[in-house]
Amino acid sequence: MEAKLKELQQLAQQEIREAGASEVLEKVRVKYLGKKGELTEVLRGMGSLSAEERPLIGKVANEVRESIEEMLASAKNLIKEKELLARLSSESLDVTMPGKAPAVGKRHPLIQGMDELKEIFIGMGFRVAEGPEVETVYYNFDALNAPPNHPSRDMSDTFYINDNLILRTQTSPVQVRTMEKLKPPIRIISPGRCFRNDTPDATHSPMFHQLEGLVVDKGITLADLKGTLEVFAKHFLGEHTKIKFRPHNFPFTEPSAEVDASCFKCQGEGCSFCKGSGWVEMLGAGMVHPNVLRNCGIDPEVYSGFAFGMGIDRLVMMKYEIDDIRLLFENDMRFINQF
Ligand code: 2NL
Repeated sequence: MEAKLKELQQLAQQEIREAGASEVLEKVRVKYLGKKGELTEVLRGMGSLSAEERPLIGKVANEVRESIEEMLASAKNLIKEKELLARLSSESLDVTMPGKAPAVGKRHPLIQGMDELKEIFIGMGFRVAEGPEVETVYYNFDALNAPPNHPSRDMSDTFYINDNLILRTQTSPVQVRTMEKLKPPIRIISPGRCFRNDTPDATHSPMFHQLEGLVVDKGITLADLKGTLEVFAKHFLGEHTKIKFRPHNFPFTEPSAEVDASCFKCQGEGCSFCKGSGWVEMLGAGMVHPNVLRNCGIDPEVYSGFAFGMGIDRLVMMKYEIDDIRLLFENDMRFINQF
């Protein structure tokens, strides 16, 4: 029996030496020391031993068990250490590795342009007014002195929701609503989205952006309009910019003008950008028509005003040399990230 115990010790020692992982070691422990383990099995046979043999064999059996336990414990420590080292090297953190750059958005060139325009007018004392994009025919056309047969009212030019509701074709209705609500002095700009039933091409989009301005007070003259637009042009296009008025016709202003700015590329010399003329078209403007003032409850005998309107898309395209308006609405990040 003693030989049998020594043999068990040998076998256990070998298996413990060969065990490379904690789970294997645990299996070895159960195999030799567990309830149904081999050592337990041998000890169960001690009942058949004589009274002299029993303490002797018992002592050997204890020594074998203790030695196996010791071997298991030290093997366990070794394996633990080895496993920890393996984990540390496999999970190591390389702090010199380049990080993942978070995808940060960028303001759309149109919004940048709109904010710049707003800042210029806010600096001159204008307030920003907003209103609905779905408007009534009254606010978009009637109140603005558009004759009943004006071509812009046509279904082919304006998006109708029903006989009475449309998508606004300009931001003037915002100004009308403001004049109805406030007493002069009024000094507002209305930037925002507008809609026209146009087939898209390089210069047309059914959705576009406008910024209109309106000043109403006692004694407002064309000189105030010219001065205001000159300050604006110098801020937006450069301090050497000149402006010139060309007679035009709008139903809501009288007199009306289209306003050109000296070309900011060639300072008026004439270049390919301004097609040799030295001028670029900037906006439309005029003195508010007395009928419009009257429609809004303002007495044109007491008050006068000027108004202007510009295409934000067109001005942004001019400034950033974008040759197709559709690029502004495709939301291709390769395009947007250039500005
Ligand atoms: C253009 C021309 C213009 C106005 C807009 C306006 C508004 C009221 C009364 C009178 Cl409430 N006028 N707005 C005046 C002149 C021109 O826009 O070419 N826009 C892109």
